[in-house]
Amino acid sequence: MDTLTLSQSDVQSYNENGYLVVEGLLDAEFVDRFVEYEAQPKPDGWRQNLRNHASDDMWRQVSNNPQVTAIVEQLSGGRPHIVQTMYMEKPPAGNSNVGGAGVALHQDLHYLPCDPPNLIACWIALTDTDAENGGLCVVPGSHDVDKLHTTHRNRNTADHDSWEIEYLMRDRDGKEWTEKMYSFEIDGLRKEDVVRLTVPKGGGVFFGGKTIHGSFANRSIDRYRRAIATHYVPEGTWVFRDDVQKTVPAF
Ligand SMILES: O=C(O)CCC(=O)C(=O)O
Repeated sequence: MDTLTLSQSDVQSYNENGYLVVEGLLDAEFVDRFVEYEAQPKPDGWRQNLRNHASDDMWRQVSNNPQVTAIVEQLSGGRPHIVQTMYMEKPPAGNSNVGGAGVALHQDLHYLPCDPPNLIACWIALTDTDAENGGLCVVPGSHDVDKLHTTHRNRNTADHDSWEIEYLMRDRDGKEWTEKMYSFEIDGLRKEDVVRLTVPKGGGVFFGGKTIHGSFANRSIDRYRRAIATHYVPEGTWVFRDDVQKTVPAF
């Protein structure tokens, strides 16, 4: 497969909307192998570990995928370094109303502060994803702000996971402190501004650290929603959170 580069109108669309959907990033055969691999028994804490890309070849094949990293470089303007990787699986609802919960709508820079704040994510669908099975949602244009939005703890607990973690932080001078993070939800978010994307298996969404995004619960009867997300910063960026401070060059 030739490496994709984005057209000028794709880049313009990303700059205007804060996100871009690109189909065909991973081929179906690899996606099936990855999902099978993840279904095999794994060490404790595997899904909570945000640095599987640093030690595991299957995860590395996603985070360092040349199609993905070429686009990340094109959109962020620097050699991509990997900050974290996350596999997110939401079981279907079956006969109950609600299946696997989603992630409250947020801006990634709330969770991953960095300097300069040029975090970028590539979220890849590992099943067909849409509004019904808890696909990714975005708020177009929400990235066009100087400061991050204010937040509250998520309230819609049927749709969104609730959690709280205290992280060790460190600045460039070695000064350390702790910061409590929880399932942030944006203050004053209007339901009508949220776009529920349809992204086919193997397709992805690129979005910046200020773009409001998240997902709702899987309400389909029998369709899993699986996705893997990698967060990148351009080389030279400082990531404040200790647990993901050691970034890995993507190439
Ligand atoms: O896939 C989801 O449910 C949310 C993903 C997300 O918040 C992220 O990739 O930063």
